[in-house]
Amino acid sequence: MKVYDEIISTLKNDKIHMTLIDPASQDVDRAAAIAKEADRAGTDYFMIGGSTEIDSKRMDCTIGEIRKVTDKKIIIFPGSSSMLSRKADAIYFMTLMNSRNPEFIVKHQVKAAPILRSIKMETISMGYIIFKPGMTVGRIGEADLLDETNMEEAVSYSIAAEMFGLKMLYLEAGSGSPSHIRPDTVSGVRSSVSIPLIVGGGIRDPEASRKISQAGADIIVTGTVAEKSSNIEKVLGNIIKSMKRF
Ligand code: 1GP
Repeated sequence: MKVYDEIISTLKNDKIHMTLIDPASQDVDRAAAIAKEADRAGTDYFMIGGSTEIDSKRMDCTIGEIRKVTDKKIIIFPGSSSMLSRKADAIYFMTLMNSRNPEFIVKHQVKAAPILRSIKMETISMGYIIFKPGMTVGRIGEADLLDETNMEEAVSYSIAAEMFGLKMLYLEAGSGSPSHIRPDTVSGVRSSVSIPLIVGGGIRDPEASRKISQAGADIIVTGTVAEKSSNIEKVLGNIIKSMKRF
């Protein structure tokens, strides 16, 4: 079964948690150790990637080690066209919709497309929208950061993503953000589009994950909380439990 079909089928009954592991943030052994505990905590998928460019060798190596500790599916979350690996199950074929730089909107994707076709990688198209504060990805991606108080703008971008035929929409506050996307922004977007909604950035505790899930996020992504925790299984386990169907 394709990863996207599996996600859609799971979403009929439950919310999904994804753990982001950025190969640029730690060595391969630590990445695998995080994955092992996140798997035990009940995460549903792994996203491998980030905004700091790394080569396909490092991607291969990280994904290879993570495969040894989990059977969960692995999706590439690319920061550029060089972050490809045939070892993954799928890749987000994403466009940073509010970037000022066409490289992040379409040019990296044009470079990667024939390679992905030749290795028969499943691509999941996704509209990626970055809100303030945006953190590293907002800076590197040259984003015109969206202001959450401007609901009309957030909704317009989201409707545009759906009209483009993109299969998913990701509302991003930036990895390590001190604040997550506001629940009322999530619910405003949720009521405007029907494609699966991913929310991430700054989600560090069960209360935040519950509120964002209740507001209408289908998929919640966390990264930093696992990287920084000394008891990943417990801390992440509580975040995951509180966002699942209530
Ligand atoms: C980044 O949304 C993800 O793309 C995860 O953010 O590291 O803040 O959990 P955190």
